[in-house]
Amino acid sequence: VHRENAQKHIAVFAFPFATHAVPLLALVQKLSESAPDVNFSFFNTAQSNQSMFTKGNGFERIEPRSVENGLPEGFRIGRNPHEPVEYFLKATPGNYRSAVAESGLTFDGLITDAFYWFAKEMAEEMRVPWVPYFTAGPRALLAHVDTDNIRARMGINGPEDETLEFLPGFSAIRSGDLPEGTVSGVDSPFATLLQKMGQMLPHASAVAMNSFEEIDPIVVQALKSRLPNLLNIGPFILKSPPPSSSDIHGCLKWLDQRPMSSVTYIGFGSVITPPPHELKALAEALEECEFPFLWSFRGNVEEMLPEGFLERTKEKGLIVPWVPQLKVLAHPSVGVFVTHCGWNSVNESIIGGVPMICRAFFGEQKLNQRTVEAVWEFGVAIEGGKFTKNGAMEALKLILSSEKGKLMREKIGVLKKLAFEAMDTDGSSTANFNFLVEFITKL
Ligand code: U2F
Repeated sequence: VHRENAQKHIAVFAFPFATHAVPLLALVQKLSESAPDVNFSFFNTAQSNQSMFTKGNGFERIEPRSVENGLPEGFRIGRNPHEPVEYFLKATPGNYRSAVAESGLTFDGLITDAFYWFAKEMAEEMRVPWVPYFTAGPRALLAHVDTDNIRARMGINGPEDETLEFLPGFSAIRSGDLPEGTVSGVDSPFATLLQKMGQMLPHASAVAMNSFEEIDPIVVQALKSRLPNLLNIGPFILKSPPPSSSDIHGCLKWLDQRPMSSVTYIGFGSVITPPPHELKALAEALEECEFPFLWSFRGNVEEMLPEGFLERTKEKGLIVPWVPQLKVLAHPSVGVFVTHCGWNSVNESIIGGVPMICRAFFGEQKLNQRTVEAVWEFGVAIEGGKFTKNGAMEALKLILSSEKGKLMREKIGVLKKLAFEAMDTDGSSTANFNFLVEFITKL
């Protein structure tokens, strides 16, 4: 078939949990703008698609298509945020295979969340290229690609403080910092998924990721030697910022009235709520330190925070269910970010030039935390890994009112500049994005 000038069609497989599908759709939108001859089918659960395909803009050549979510009938979301993920993974890859078959379409390429190692096999059957998109950072990716190597060197469930001298750029990383499933918790379905991903990625046509080359040059170099066409195209949020209308709680105005670098911003991403005793400890620390704070809080504030806290801190603090985080972190009044170290949050903190206090929970968050603290040195892990009143107070004072804190701000400022340069018209991330556009245009 002579395909020149013909419309091409790419199938996209999104992972419908945490902050995965949003950045993938943002990438597809920008690809679609730059490659008008390409149509996209965005395969994802109906729920996740509904939350994203709300406004007509920019979706002309992107068709949302539903895959089964695998939930048993009558399933109600409980306390464990990982439960729906486990059901979903049981239904995968069958749900994607049947959705593709039901669409009756023929595709010219596959772009998928990198978690979907099975897409390599599907792409082979379809005789099309596979481009996975990894939504976290280069260190996590290297740990996944080298999982078999790391296990061969360190064994499984070994001492947590052993460092990974043998892996480029990892001498400050300890076994206990590695993503779950690398050398511990290796029997879970998710660990298997990550291990297989690491094994399959070297066979992709190109691997895109939401990061920039200059962020971690030694690690990026090691990845380039292991993966074909590694394309760091981020921080992609700079190319595709969220709509500016989203400050419904007036956070930015509130920040306008606070002194420079004085505010503690607290937010734990889209999945996690810290346990009640830790929330209380953090609240007590904020109250005692008297630094102003802005808190993106999921759940019932009155029930989960100490009695009377809201009333006592109403002059100092603003607690809301959602903030425009990118803008908040870019606001000059924000002095520190208390974070779970999700990759998007780390990126946004770098873009804002804001040092971090890290309380990692799951996945690759501990690795991000360790990198922030011991490699980039623009943040601290919370003492003992959990919030206590004293630990939180120490960390807040260190960053907001010590010379060390100032130095951290300078250090993150250096990466901030590199991030903006990478996304500039002649930057590395822009060149990588253009490569991807050309790649899909020539399919
Ligand atoms: C998973 O991370 P999360 O979704 O829990 O957290 P982030 O990667 O930090 O992304 C949260 C996003 O939600 C936005 C914020 C980030 O873009 O700006 N947000 C907001 O705008 N307003 C709010 O009040 C609160 C959040 C996973 F848990 C991590 O381990 C992975 O690194 C990550 C990426 O794969 O996905």
